Amino acid sequence: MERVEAIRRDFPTLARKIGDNDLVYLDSGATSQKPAVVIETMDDYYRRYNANVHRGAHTLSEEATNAYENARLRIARFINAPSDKQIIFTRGTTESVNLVANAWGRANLGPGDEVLITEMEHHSNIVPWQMLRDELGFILRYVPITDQGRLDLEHLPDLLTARTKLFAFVHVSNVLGTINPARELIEAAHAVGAKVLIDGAQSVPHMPVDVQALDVDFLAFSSHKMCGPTGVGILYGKREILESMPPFLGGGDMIRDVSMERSTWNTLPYKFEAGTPPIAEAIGLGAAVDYLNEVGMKWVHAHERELVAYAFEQLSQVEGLRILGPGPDERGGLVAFVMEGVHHHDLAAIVDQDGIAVRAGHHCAQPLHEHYGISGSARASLYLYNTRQEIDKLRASLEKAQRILAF
Ligand code: C6P
Repeated sequence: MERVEAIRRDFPTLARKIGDNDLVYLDSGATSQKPAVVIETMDDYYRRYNANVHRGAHTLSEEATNAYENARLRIARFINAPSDKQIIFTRGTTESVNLVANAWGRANLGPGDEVLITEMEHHSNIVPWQMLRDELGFILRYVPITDQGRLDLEHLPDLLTARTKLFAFVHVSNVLGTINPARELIEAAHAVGAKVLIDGAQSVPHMPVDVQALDVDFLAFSSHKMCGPTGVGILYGKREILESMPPFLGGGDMIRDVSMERSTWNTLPYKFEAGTPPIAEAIGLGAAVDYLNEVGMKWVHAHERELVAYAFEQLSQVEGLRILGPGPDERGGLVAFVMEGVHHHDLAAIVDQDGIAVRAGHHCAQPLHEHYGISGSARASLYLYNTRQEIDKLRASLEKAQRILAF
């Protein structure tokens, strides 16, 4: 508990009041709060050594380049990537998936091929594949989910076949909280010769993720959900696959030589980093990774597991409230729910009056909500700085909403 109190002091936003109430921030699944060290690291870059990277021979550019590349190295270590050359800075998970779709997908997919995703994907791992399918003519298949919010793996042998070229799935669902059995799914995909892309947007910030232990081909995640700034994210890829892929975007820095007729490509990772990258943001993400390492990812995961079990127990007692997804033993640190007779937006607005931030809507996972026959849900998502007292406040506020709004 003392540890959490110390952690909370690292996050300036958590000291805020909403009206007369202390802020209870339960929306880290949308974006996490930032520790002062991340804000100060970015401030320091802009105040002391703001310059472009990989371009100038002057001191500031050298310092900026060193800080930018050093961040890449620490991010590589964070997910146990064999080399920092396999860490590509993108704008976030969404762009990382689009990179794989457009660079790897265009070179490797065509009629007769299949891409397998799941019914619990975020739109960022559905829409790029639908767009590409409409152009290239491959088949897009979905692993269904059970009513308990797990992947229905009984269907896997029929869905994952020699025709499957890619299996792209979410590691932790941003609505159900389900932690998918990544290692098992990767093994099954590799057994039929398919590559695997993991959407790690809701896993990398919350638990140790080791790309070598998983043997995953691609991993996408976002800085802003893991104590870092917005505007930057990561695509990790196996070296030989990244080497074999054509570039995604064309422009400065991603080339070796350009003539009026043609161009040749830079080495990894620069081949995939066209134009001026998000320099301050990448450096900020490096500071976020240092911060999380200092706290310890095992501790973060254990803290959230304990807290989500408590949230599950408390919220289950609220009249008319139904939690989506599996039990607390199988989920990451978030709980989405619906309340009988109360619209999720009204629910979020009522708890906001008590200073509690939860998200309401379809959470960019419409097919998943369709499965349950609902248009949306409210979601409380937890992180390293949340406490049991905050969950108690949420329960009390939801009970109030139930009394006021339910009919
Ligand atoms: N989910 C949420 O409130 P970006 O926006 O590119 O940083 O991340 C997209 C994304 C991809 N996959 C999963 C599983 C996600 O949860 C998200 C972002 C936020 O749930 C915003 S919709």
